[in-house]
Amino acid sequence: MSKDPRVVKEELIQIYPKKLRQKRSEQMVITEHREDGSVPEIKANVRTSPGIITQRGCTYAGCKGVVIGPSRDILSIVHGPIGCSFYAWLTRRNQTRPATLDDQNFMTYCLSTDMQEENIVFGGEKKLKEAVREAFKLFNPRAIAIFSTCPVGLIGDDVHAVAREMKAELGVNVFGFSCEGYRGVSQSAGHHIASNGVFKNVIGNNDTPHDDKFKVNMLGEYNIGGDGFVLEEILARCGIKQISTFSGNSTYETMANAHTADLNLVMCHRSINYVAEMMEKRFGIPWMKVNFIGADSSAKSLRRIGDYFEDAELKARIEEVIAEEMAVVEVTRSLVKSRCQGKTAMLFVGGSRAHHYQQLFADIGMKTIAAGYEFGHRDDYEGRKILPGLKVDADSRNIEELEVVPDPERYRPRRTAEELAKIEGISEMEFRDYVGMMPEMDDDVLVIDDLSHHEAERLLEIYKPDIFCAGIKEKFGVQKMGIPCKQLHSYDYGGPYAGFRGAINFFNDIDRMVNMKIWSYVTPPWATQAEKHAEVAAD
Ligand code: CFM
Repeated sequence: MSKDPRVVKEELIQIYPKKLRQKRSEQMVITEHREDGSVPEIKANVRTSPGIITQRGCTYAGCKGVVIGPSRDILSIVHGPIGCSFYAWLTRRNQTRPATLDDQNFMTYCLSTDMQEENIVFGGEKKLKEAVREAFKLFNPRAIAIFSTCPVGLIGDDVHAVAREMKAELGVNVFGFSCEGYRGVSQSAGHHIASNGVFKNVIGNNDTPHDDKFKVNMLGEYNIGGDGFVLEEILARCGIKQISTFSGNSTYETMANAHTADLNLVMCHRSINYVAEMMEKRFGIPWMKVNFIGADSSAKSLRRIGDYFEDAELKARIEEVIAEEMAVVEVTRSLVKSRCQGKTAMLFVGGSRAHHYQQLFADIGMKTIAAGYEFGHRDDYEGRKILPGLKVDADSRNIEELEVVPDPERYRPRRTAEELAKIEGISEMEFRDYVGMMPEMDDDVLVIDDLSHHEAERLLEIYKPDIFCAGIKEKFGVQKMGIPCKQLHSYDYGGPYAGFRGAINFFNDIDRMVNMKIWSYVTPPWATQAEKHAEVAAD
């Protein structure tokens, strides 16, 4: 069958009923760089069609699991049935490293109100209060976060009222999140809700000053597989003080202190751009997008930080670190590149990695032949330039947009508009911007939002990529087809992959996977067993 992306696109959707076919058609585009600098428009961040078998997760997962979960000393209590807690219990591979053995670390715990039918009928607030009191007595935390699961919203328990009451009673910071699973079309809504929550309840609570010269926050770095540790180490070697990370290897106090930094670095734009924007409005801290996935991208990101601080000594140190690291990376890169050059990859994951990891593959000469996010928005595909023209639908309007004004005492613009413009000129970048996935891709590549199970299978059959990147739900189906699947969420329990040392790990892992003969010996069960087919009756 033809591998022309236009033909493949038609093939992928022809099985669907008419209405769904139309919708999916708008969620699949073929990359092209147009003369006016634009890229094709993609439909994204809309409801998943029932039955297509999505890769997505829920709003609660995005709030509790993704954004707040990696912070080790905020005690997380899940208000809901036990299943919601169980499936968020250390299932994301974020790591943490308390400074001393006595430091609080609640990451290994799983706290739930264990809602029962009786609570659904008569309300669960009383039970929630008891749970907060009990947890406080047991753990004596600095802060307690309460997360709402679907039934909480359905029966109308007011977690915010409970949080206020408990805060007054216990004298520690208690705050709630209305992050019911159904609240948005994916986990992306949960990111926004979590961002609003930390902004309202945490950031700004700790005014401890630091006299370091170069102070940054790392936003949207969740320390999966130890990525955050690698970045902390690189920044420290360059002499850059990391005030806080949102939220890998973070603590409540570091997050509360974030407003004392002079620059916000945004790794994962999708999950945390809200915090960056709000911090600039309230405190005057500019933000820039960075990408520490890939050796070249890491070097570029470090140089941009140097350009921002406009300090010769810092820049020299950054160059030293880059030179040292690159020398080591080069050894593995050239070796692996000689074996991987020209091989192909597909990436369908999350809301930023499907973009960032294309860079790592490019480092070893591998080509991305199809990609997409699970829950990215149009700006993650097309760049933030499209934001002013973006139509906000009812599902997005459902999520609170905080009105943020400058802090009367603490607003201090770190750079004037002219200064920022000057730095942009030097660094070939823009503040408050993310160029998105598609502008950095080759032309004529299929980009698919919220990939379905059927589409994934057909893509693999048609293109037979050398590697498919996705998550645990896809992994074994893909591998039974004789194609290795790299999990880009959990890193298949390996990593770190960020920064220079991380890149080396990735190159070695990919080398092993794409050059292993075993895949050609796989006979999938459906090749030897009878298959059942069903017709769609909806048309
Ligand atoms: Fe950002 Fe993430 Fe991602 Fe994400 Fe995620 Fe993740 Fe991801 Mo899994 S915050 S959007 S909600 S980079 S958990 S660390 S790997 S889907 S691409």
